[in-house]
Amino acid sequence: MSDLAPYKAEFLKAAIDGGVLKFGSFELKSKRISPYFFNAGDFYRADLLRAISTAYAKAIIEAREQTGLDFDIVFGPAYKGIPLATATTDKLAELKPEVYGQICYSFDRKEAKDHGEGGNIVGAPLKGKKVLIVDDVITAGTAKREAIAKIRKEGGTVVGIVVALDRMEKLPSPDGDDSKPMPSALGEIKKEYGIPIIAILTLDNIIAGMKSFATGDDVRRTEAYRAQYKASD
Ligand code: OMP
Repeated sequence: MSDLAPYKAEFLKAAIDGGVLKFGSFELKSKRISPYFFNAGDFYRADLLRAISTAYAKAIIEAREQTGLDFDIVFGPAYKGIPLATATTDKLAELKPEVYGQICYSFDRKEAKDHGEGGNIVGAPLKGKKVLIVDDVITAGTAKREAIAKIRKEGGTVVGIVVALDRMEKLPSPDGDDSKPMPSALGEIKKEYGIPIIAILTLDNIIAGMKSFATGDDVRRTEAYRAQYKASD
């Protein structure tokens, strides 16, 4: 963990101590069987929520300093993105009130509401705004594509995506043969939409960090998974 920025190392420690990062056997949305799983829904305790919102906020502040990342709204895709976006908005205003004191957040409904205020979006209206997506994990990128489509439909412009973890995985091969080299899900979205994707942690960071606490078996299985599914770019 030594070469990680201090805020990233602290975040990895919180994820491990809080049981958010687990080792075992997990079926992913993509149907791949993974020896590890990062469940952002498990950051439900106040100290853990603070740890994750601090990590997102620091990653966003760093991106602003390094690349000029600028946005009006933090958007959290339902469901897991909702507390992440809300807590991150609050943390940004706390850490840098002069820049983010009036930043807004919003999120989508899984099902459209046709009564009351109606609509698909709760929180700040997206029309004509620069929107930063804050979400949990990127694997094949499907969830991020869906979020981008929803935001565009509402008239917003997606200017970037921040995730807690980039699993560094390749896209599934169209013929189902996962042994073939394929480009990364993250790289393809970056290229296709021309936006930055910022990951607080990557699978490489997890493997480097887990050597100090995980069993030899978990380390070997996670390395083997990386060798099988890591993207070619
Ligand atoms: P993609 O849509 O394939 O990028 O998968 C990302 C989604 O998978 C996340 O938004 C999660 O719902 C879920 N997921 C995790 O939460 N943690 C993991 O470690 C892996 C996944 C996954 O299923 O790939």
